[in-house]
Amino acid sequence: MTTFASITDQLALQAIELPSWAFGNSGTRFKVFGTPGTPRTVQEKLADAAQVHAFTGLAPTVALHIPWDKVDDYAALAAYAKELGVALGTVNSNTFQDEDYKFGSLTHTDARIRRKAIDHHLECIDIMDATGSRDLKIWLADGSNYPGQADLRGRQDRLHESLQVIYDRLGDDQRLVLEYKFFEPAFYHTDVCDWGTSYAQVAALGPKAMVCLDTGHHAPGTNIEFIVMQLLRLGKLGSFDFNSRFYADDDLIVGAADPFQLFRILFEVVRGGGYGPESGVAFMLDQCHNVEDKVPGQIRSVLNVQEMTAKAMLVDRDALAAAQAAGDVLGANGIFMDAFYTDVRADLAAWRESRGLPGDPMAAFAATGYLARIAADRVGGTQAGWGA
Ligand code: PSV
Ligand code: MN
Repeated sequence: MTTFASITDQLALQAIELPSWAFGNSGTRFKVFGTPGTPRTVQEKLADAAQVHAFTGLAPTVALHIPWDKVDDYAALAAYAKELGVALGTVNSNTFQDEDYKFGSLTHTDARIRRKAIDHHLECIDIMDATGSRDLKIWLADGSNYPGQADLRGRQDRLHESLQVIYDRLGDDQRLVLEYKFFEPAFYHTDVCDWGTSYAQVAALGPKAMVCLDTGHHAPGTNIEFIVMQLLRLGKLGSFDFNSRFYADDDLIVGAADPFQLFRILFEVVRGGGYGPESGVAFMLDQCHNVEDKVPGQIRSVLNVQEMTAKAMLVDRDALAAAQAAGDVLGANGIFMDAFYTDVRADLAAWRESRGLPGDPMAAFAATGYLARIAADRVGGTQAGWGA
């Protein structure tokens, strides 16, 4: 039996990056509801993110999205983040909101538009140089809606050529992570639709290119933990975008719909050497809070990841291996499920308190009145939103 006391040192290594866009307003194509106190600037997004870290100790970095989070002075932004107790993390590119990208970006048939999309990524790397960020995350909306609309093969070839130019600009300590998504906004085909396509593209680039796995980007029923295992086995799992889905790319709170799936994923992460700073696997959230408060939504999210990580670490791997080797199907399954059903909440609360953190970060944050304060202070200006 693995005890909670035996995993606390490992738990202390956990770091989950927050997306700046989670603090802005978001919604569906039907309606975006505004929330009092929503940040109007990237600095205000960082201030909100810093609250999540202050109450959980789990979220030391914040991902930027360019051009949404563009500023004149990135060194000053990094210094401001540091004052708040956090650091700037992954830089996300954006090739999905410009008229020129209607028929694609890095895959486009028109060399001018491909060049424009490449240059945008080179600008993102310049920003990474200024912020000290390690990772450039690329998610492409490129695809087509109708059979025959596009030359599928030509687009893969052009994608490779474009990515190679971007890859060649990376510094020694920088990486590129290529995210896949099976559909949307294109519905017939997507150029980077699955882990295999992402893997094929990054493998052709070199060691500094890795796959980003967004947990919301799979068809229903997909065995995501199998993909995690395979990418770790191949040394190409660069990062996670954690979120939760019921139907498609719903960007809901990670662990909300299916905590057992999150547990299974984290078990493969821990088992496959994908946990901790040395592993090179970045844990990030990619979420939007449409109807719930955003800062508590992010606090709940990182706590969910922590809780399922603890349970994953509690799996008695020696006993599991013995049961598997013995062909003890139900015994092996029972060992796995025992860890999942172990209630770690009280242990985690006590452990947090031993580290100077509130045992119940949700309640402690609520008691500060921060949300009422920002609602009163942040009047005027334009609220940030997903896409702004
Ligand atoms: C779009 O699906 C998306 O959610 C991708 O997952 C990216 O990671 C994110 O937007 C930000 O560009
Ligand atoms: Mn994502």
